[in-house]
Amino acid sequence: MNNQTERTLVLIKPDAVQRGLVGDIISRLESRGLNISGLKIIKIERTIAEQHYRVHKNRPFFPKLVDFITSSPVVAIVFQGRNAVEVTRNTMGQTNPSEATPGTIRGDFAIDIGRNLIHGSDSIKTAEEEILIFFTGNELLDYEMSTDPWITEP
Ligand code: D4T
Repeated sequence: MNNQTERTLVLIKPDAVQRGLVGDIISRLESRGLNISGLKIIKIERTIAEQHYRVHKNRPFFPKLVDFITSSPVVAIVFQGRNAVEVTRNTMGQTNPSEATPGTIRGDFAIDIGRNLIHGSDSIKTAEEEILIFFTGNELLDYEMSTDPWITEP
């Protein structure tokens, strides 16, 4: 990884998996030029979900959020690339899908904040912490793509 490359954690949430949107969501992030560094399908345990969403633990929606994210499998992905955190967040769209711009994942496929399809880390620091919750070092690959020079100016 060069010093302009970032990693970010994406969770394709239970609603997206159940609705068969995994391929569409991965494709949108891949098409922007992000590379997959790690990927797995998992059922999140309650303690892990509570850790992942700990900043929200005093919010009224916290119990339902933990119920939802643990209700069915999610696809956990580490995407890597230039400005990966910001690029992923703006490809996802606003947290509340009702306010998300058409053309974003949430703006095209969702209408309810409690069913907003995807999680993406909100900063480089958060990404580092979140990746450690879901992946071990040897599950993440750092590799070149032959298309890289056609995606980012070296
Ligand atoms: P995540 O963390 O899922 O990528 O979402 P965001 O980063 O876009 O938004 P967030 O942390 O503010 O919210 C986390 C998660 O909680 C759900 N939520 C949020 C909810 O069900 N009701 C609410 O009122 C809020 C604010 C949606 C995303």
